[in-house]
Amino acid sequence: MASIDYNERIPNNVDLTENRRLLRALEEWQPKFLEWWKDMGPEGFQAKEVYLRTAVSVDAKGWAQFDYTRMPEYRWGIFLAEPEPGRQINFGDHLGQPAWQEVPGEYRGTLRRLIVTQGDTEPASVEQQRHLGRTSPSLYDLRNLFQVNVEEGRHLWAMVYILDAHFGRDGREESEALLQRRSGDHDKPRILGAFNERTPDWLSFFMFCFFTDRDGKYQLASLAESGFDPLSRTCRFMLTEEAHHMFVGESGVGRIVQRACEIMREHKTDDVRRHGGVDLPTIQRYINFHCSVSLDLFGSEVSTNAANFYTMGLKGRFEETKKKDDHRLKDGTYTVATLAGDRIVTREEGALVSLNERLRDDYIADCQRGVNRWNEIIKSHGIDFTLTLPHRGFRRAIGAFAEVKVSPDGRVISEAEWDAHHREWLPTAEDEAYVGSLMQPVTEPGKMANWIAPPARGINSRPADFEYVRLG
Ligand code: BYC
Repeated sequence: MASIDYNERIPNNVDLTENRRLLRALEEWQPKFLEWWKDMGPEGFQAKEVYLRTAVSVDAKGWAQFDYTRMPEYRWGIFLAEPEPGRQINFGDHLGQPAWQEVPGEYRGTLRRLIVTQGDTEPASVEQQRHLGRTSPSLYDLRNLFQVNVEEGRHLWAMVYILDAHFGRDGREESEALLQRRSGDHDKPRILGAFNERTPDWLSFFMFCFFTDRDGKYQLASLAESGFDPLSRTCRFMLTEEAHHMFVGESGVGRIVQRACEIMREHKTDDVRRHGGVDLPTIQRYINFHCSVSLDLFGSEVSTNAANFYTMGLKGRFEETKKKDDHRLKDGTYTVATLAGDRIVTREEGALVSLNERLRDDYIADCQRGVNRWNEIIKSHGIDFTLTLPHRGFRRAIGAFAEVKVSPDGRVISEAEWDAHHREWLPTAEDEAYVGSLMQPVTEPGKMANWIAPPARGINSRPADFEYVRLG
């Protein structure tokens, strides 16, 4: 490929043009990325102009530029948050030492593994969502889907930049492998469970953005505390984009809840499906599924991996520097949920090995705040129904609860009870078929599918009937 002007093609604040070795690595990777994007990115819309934001700087007041772009021409940039002069390592055995600007040799493999695991989720989510464009409930939503997709692409660039800039040949090999694994592929699956699930419809998409992108927020926030400064700075900037993805999820589910309530009120009925909406019990089952899949992403409740990441100074706690303790955690304890026979109890475990559970606690509290806002919508319609998060032990595949069956309200139950009730708790084939039947594209500017309320406002102060995607 002919050399390209990277400052022009790839907005960046990492002096790309000054680093010839890195430039060469990225020049080799870029066409492979584009090939992957064309094969595995949004299907059917590659040539359409989409009203997208592009990161063009890290300026808190104006880092984004909005304009029409064809997705393969999106300027996937590389941005690190501004360096903090004199930044130190804020936790673990290296507490108080200057933050590393280069990979610490003894932790190279562990750090690479963390970066690859993070990086792997980004293209995975694009693959999971690639068919959704065909059934979008509005142009506004279609644009939001593509915004999320191109930014996940940018987050892949962010991780590939770190791999190529700091891990030499190994890093380049990992960068290639990130484009070779495929979500849901039996032979070369994505690394983490949730990223091999299907996202077959828009209710699933909004749930994914609410629950799974929120895992992204908490994992990125923990990596943003890293003593490896380039990773910390990269993750800090990624978090600014992640906020929009969670907004898409929360507001998307909120608008479906709102529409369900409107139908219930208007027709004085609980039979929301009869009038083409998604009923609240179905929404609850989707919550149960997506929440449980995302809870697995935090790993085991008791994890020596997590303890090592922390002690090595590679991955901190959520808001590490705001916490007032010794930031070494060798002596402390933390309360962890666990199994005692057929009961779920709490137990004090060493603080270090409990770090996954602690992050999961932060995450659950954040999810609950969002669910409370959905319940406010229901309440404001005078409807007596409360959406809830399932118990942390429900339908888990990783950790202490993986071997048992737990009900959404947190009881260890028999296989027989599970068999008798799981259809009440998880989306059934009928639910999926019904939700699937609603997935008819609505592409006229300003129009919405019947099963979702319009958004409160448009994107970047544009009106709701703005032509967010030019399908013409
Ligand atoms: N699926 O001690 P354990 C995002 C493996 S999302 C499959 O329990 P650990 C995004 C684990 O790898 C954020 N395997 O857990 C969102 C280990 O394998 P090895 C992504 C799993 O290591 C939406 C073994 O089980 N970022 O950004 O303490 C759209 C025992 O591990 C799973 C990160 O995850 C699973 N769910 O913690 C786009 C941050 N869970 O080593 C993007 C980086 C565990 O024995 N990753 N295993 O072969 C990490 O910090 C850690 O790898 C984990 C696991 C928190 C995931």
